[in-house]
Amino acid sequence: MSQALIVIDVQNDFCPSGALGVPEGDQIVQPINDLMTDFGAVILTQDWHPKGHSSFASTHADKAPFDTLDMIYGMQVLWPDHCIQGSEGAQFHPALNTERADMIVRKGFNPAIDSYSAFFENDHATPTGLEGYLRTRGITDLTLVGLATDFCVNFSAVDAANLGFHVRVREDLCRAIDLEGSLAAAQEGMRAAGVILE
Ligand code: VGL
Ligand code: ZN
Repeated sequence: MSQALIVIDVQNDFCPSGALGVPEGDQIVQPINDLMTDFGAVILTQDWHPKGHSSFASTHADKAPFDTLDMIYGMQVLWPDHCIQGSEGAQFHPALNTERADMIVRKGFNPAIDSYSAFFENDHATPTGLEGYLRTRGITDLTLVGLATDFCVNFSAVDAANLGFHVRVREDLCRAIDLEGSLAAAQEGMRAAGVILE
């Protein structure tokens, strides 16, 4: 058994003063740094969108943030512009220990498809390459922490479990956006996929 810590999207735009601020998002940073010392492998993900990304409400006429849009790959929540490639908001929280990262996975760079999951874009078909990276390193067990519990952590955890990894989510080291019950739905979906919530 070989374990990795996967730190999802601990970036300025998901922290309270950011463009898509998650309440208390900054409070998990130091405990995540502390947890890194327990793992032989640490992987960070970074939401990384081009300007005018299809997941931004501003890209679509007559749409406001948090509206939904039926895309070819399914329902997409439309977000405020966030994590634009190279911007301050896309940088990791300044207190996050990025030196411990073996690998940084960027996602959401395809203008036409969002990517909540660290493993597949939202079409559930286009891989990011993380699965191959983990398997070729012999990693079987994953602990996920980060932002946001109900979107990128949730999609990453469910995909990882479906790929056959043993997955646990440290809920105390995650924070949620919680749009219309999305946190409860995410918890149910993760449990149903065999993810251990602790
Ligand atoms: C995320 C919404 C849009 C996340 C990323 O990291 O959970 N949520 N992009
Ligand atoms: Zn995003």
